[in-house]
Amino acid sequence: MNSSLPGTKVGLVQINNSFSDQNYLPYSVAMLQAFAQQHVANIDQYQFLPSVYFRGGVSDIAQKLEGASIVFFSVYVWNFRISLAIAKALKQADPKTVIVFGGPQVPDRIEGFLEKYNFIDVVCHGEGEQVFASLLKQGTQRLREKDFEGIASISYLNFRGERVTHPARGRKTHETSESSETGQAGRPRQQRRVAAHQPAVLVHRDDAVRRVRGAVVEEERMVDERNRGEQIA
Ligand code: B12
Repeated sequence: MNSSLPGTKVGLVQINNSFSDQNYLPYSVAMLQAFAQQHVANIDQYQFLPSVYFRGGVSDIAQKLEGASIVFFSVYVWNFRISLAIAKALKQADPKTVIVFGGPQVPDRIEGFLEKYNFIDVVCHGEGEQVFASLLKQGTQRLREKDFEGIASISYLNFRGERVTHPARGRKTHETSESSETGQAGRPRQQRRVAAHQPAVLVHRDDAVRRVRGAVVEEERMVDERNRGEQIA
């Protein structure tokens, strides 16, 4: 059962750099949100706050995320320190806020990381779509209780302060891979591209691009057509 209350606020943070008044948009968290919107039942129970991507003051950003029950950070070498500072501020303001880190700056060798940054509840290793969706499905109450059962590719400290890592699910072959949700998870990226005639992932990526650029009606019409089974070259 998803124990999230209706309207549970979700924060997405991917601080990017700006050059000449232009900004990289938060592509990775948009991918995660787009995936969840297609694959998490009752996603309407969640209210996604506008993604935070502009490098501002820590307290200003924390204020924008006020009331979020769970906040996901996408961390890279260029935003790691500010992400830590925001996460710490949020946890101090409300210890019930669930803090999740993912992205290339999450170390594969996690020894000492969660102990040092103990305001982070859980980290995701590698690709995040399934993890993100699974965490939302779990519901914030169970996440607060550190119940991460069945979620692969994560690490966290349990209530006894012991580090727990759930390994990635084994890669499956093209023939055997049928995820319960898309039939795509578990395939190496390259294989997914080879299997490009299956619309699920392509539509998901299109969705993310639309999200960061602003929705376009014509584009939505095309996606609907694709969903009806049209082949994509
Ligand atoms: C395109 C690209 C660029 C482009 C655009 C960058 C941009 N800001 O958008 C350009 C060429 C400009 C660029 C520049 C740089 N880049 Co670059 N770039 C890439 C590349 C090839 C793809 C990035 C991408 O969009 N991937 C697609 C997204 C969807 O994947 P993703 O970000 O990894 O996210 C997935 C997972 O990580 C995870 N995830 C991510 N966030 C979260 C959050 C949560 C909560 C969860 C659960 C999961 C999760 O789920 C996502 C979906 O599966 C990667 C290498 C690679 N193959 O990934 C390097 C990479 C991101 N770049 C890197 C670096 C170092 C740089 C530069 C600093 C290089 C330099 N010295 O100038 C600059 C910095 C630019 C800047 N500050 O914005 C490193 C970052 C390393 C790190 N630890 O942070 C990478 C990983 C390359 C590498 N292996 O070293 N880059």
